[in-house]
Amino acid sequence: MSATPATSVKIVVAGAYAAGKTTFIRSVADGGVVSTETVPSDGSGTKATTTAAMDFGRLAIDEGSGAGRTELLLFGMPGQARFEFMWRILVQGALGYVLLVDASKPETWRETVVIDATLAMGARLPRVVAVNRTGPEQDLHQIAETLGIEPEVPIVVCDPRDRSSALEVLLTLFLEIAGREPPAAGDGVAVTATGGWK
Ligand SMILES: Nc1nc2c(ncn2[C@@H]2O[C@H](COP(=O)(O)OP(=O)(O)OP(=O)(O)O)[C@@H](O)[C@H]2O)c(=O)[nH]1
Ligand SMILES: [Mg+2]
Repeated sequence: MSATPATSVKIVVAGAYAAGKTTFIRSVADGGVVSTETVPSDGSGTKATTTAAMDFGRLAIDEGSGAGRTELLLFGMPGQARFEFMWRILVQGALGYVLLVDASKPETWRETVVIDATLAMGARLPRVVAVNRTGPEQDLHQIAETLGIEPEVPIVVCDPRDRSSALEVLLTLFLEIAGREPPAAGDGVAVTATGGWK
């Protein structure tokens, strides 16, 4: 048993229907992921299952010798609008979020903007925009502009099926969180990004 207690950091993985949220969490989490998959109601047949309530997985970060252990608690949102009530619940206590954007489906971007606005809740939470299914000509900054994402928000290419790609996204988000003012006492945890990834 470790002498130093783990610090927990809650992170939400957000995005429109079928953006790859569940895939992302399954790629990066240590061990089993709790999922709540059910049959999609849209009848489009694009996917066999959709997330009904949330995904949950953990990822331990090795902060180096002597430093405490940090554990990322990863919560994946449901994408279908009928489960929209879960978005506000899941973001409570989160220190940041990943906004997954499917570059090949601009028709999902309007929904993506709604999700982003819902999660931001006035005071902007640290976030990273992770774009998947990009084409050779795709301009990330153009996508950010279309979505109304501020230029200072990191935007990166990601393949949620690929663990190292998903880890890169989380590292970027972790650095964003660490760069902010520490939250007030009792309002979460302060994190440092000095260690390596397990
Ligand atoms: N080719 C390709 N497939 C991807 C990529 N990202 C995700 N996928 C696939 O797209 C599907 C996405 O499914 P999910 O991970 O269930 O998506 P989700 O965002 O959790 O969906 P909901 O919970 O229903 O909103 C999976 O079959 C992934 O393997 C990508 O970058 N490229
Ligand atoms: Mg899902």
